[in-house]
Amino acid sequence: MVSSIEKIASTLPGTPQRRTGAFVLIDSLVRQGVKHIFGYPGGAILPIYDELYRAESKGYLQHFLVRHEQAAAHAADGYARATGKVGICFGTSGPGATNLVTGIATAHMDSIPMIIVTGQVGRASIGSDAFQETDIFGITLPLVKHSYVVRHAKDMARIVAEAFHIASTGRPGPVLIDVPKDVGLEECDYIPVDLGQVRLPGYRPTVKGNPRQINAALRLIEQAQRPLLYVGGGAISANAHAQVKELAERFQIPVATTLMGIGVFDEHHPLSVAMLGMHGTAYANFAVSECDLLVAVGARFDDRVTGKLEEFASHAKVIHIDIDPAEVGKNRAPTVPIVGDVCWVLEQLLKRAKELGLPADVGITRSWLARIDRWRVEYPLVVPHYDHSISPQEVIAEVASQAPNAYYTTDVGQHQMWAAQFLKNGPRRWISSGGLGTMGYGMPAAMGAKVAVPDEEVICITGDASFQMNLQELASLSQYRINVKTIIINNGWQGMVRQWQQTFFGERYSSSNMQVGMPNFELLAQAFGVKGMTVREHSQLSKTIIQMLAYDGPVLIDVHVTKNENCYPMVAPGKSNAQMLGLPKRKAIGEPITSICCTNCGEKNPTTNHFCSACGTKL
Ligand SMILES: Cc1ncc(C[n+]2csc(CCOP(=O)(O)OP(=O)(O)O)c2C)c(N)n1
Ligand SMILES: [Mg+2]
Repeated sequence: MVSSIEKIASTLPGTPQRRTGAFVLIDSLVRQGVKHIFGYPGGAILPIYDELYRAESKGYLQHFLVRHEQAAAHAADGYARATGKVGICFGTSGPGATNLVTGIATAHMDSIPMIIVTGQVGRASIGSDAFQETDIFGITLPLVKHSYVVRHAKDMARIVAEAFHIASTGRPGPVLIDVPKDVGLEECDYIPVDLGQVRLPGYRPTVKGNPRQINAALRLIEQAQRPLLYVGGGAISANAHAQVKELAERFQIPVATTLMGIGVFDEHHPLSVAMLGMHGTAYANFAVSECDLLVAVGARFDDRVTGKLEEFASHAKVIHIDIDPAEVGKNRAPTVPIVGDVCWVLEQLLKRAKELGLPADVGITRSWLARIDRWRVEYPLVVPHYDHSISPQEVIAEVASQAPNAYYTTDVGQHQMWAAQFLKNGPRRWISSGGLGTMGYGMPAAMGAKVAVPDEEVICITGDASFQMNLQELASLSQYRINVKTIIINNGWQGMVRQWQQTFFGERYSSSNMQVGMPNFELLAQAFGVKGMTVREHSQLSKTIIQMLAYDGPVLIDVHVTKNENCYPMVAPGKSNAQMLGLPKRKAIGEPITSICCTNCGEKNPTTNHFCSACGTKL
């Protein structure tokens, strides 16, 4: 692919050229470094697709035709999550635009940088109920970070530059650009606009946190006896994983992440307590219930994390670090609020600790870590093994062991939560719809991620119900030979709905069984030209995953699993995080524990402990 921007506009050395709005749009995207667009054409966006055709045929960028606009938005979103770059999707007016809405809302809830370009009816027809007219600007107002209707072609270059700036700075988010058909065709004097020229006096995200607040935060960390880091997706957007690690290690603070924060901190690290919240680990939820200092980093105290808000970290002072002032104090009033870029603030915090020359053991609380270690041993996450059926957790544990460094996307339901519990991957390698919980997200997001990081393994963990919401994208995978591996955890149910109906609705399984009408997924894949495989027995699981990973092309595996497995632990809605359902006891799973003697006091500790549970000495 031609990467040079000059070629597309070699005739533009500072003097305006007469160009159409559509040309300006495509040229501006190329100038911003866009290489890939996901979309679907239609009448109102045809002028733009015509320019796209030219740009594509010159090799400046590549367009991926999806089979449903929702998938274009999810693919752009997966592209953005995998890389941090702005994802781009296109759709036409009317139904094309409304089909994008779920994808826009998904990106908005998870703060994903994205630009959505929609065609619109001609300016003279706007407001007349013209064919395929919808007010997509109005429809998406609560779902975007910002939006534009381009009134004149001469505004296009400025708007595109602004859209990139807004989507990718501060708290990232989706930006909509609605382009009336005749604006695409209208000529204007075009001079390219780059990011440095963007002037938005009303939009200046605070990057640098207040130094006094940073000092105050440091004092709280020094004094805390039971500190806990609570890290969310904001730390991923800010690429702050190195800073999170340094802070955790410097003060020996255990780290819990939200669903969106998965990957920011290595879950194999002794300080990791993994995910907290509704289906988080018991040790993360106990830790948050007992901590005396909660350091919230790029997290928003979402209800799926807090459970009963009044009882969430109720003994704790709170330091809340976030780029978005609207999040600070929204659900929980912090003791020390710090508005700023998470990466910048954590760096300053560490720098300040060095400047103050704090002794190395300041803030290190061994008995707290030992206590967490005990919870870790007593209440582990469990992978069940049954003689006659494969458990869903086994599938995820198996693929995680075979492809530990892959980029994983998920759909929504039990499989998503098990994937969150058992995959332990790195930053940006966990791609899942957190805030909106959008079924149908997984495969198109994987498609976008694979286009973004073609040399990496990209695996979608989906459910039998979720997969059926966007299965048409098998055609896009097939057309472009996008090497995505999809694993259906097939329990024949909308498993998460079944679990709630069993637990909270008297086992009345209203419309949640998927068995009747279930397609043969292997044949379905083959019908699209995608390799399909089915697994029904333990003996086939490992080797089928080996085959899948070895195959050079898209693959779909349908794994039939235990039908009635429930996802635990579970914090029931409205309950405190310390009250979890389905807590496994170590004895129940018969895990053998070999012990290690403390050199200081002789106490016998489980080998999984990092500190002595009696005296806190490092083991
Ligand atoms: C678009 C959409 N519709 C409905 C829901 C509500 N919902 C959440 S999980 C779920 C069931 C998912 O079933 P499946 O994909 O098979 O996953 P499982 O829970 O069985 O692992 C449903 C219906 C949703 N999250 N998204
Ligand atoms: Mg299911």
